[in-house]
Amino acid sequence: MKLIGSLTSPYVRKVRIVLAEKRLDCQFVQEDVWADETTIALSNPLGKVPCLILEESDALYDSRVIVEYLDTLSPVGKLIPASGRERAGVKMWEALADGVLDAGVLWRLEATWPKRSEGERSATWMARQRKKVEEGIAAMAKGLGEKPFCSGISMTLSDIGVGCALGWISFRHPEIDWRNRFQNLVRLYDKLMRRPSFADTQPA
Ligand code: GSF
Repeated sequence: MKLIGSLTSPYVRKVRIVLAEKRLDCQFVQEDVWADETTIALSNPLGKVPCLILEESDALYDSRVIVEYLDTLSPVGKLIPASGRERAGVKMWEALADGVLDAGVLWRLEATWPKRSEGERSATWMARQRKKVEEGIAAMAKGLGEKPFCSGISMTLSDIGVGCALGWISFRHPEIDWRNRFQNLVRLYDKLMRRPSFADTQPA
């Protein structure tokens, strides 16, 4: 297997953490999807990473599809419950975490994408995305409460998703000061960062 990605993408980080937690071997190939000469569209018509190459030209995207597939490859460290409400609960946490990221990415692109001129940047649009980030993080804190993990009594994909979202927000939007507002999220994130899978994939 070959994972195409970047060191800063939180969606790629999610996949890399799942690979490490499941002890799965995978080659990592870095790709700058924003470069004019990128060839990512040969593997993913949407031009996005992560993209997992299984055989010569058999590719999987996006991160939710990839991690769901990886979880079936080994019984080691099951990250997604098999069925029912528990499974839906973990997928909801992932949707919340990815939703925070999707809004954070849209906000950042609006503010910084060099091919967009100053006149094309909308403050109203950025405020709309920022609100989703802030309310999404508040919902994470409320959902976690005093529990040790987001779902159940051990680490699942819920915690991996939340950890990747919080780590990327600190990296790209440090003005969102979640660490001073939500002690329970700090407790969770710092606990996750003690795992090599998280420590080795921190965006920098
Ligand atoms: C999001 C992937 C994505 O936006 C997933 O895999 O979960 N829902 C998808 N990837 C970004 C990189 S990043 O912001 O993490 C990407 O490849 N963007 C290139 C583009 O043209 O939008």
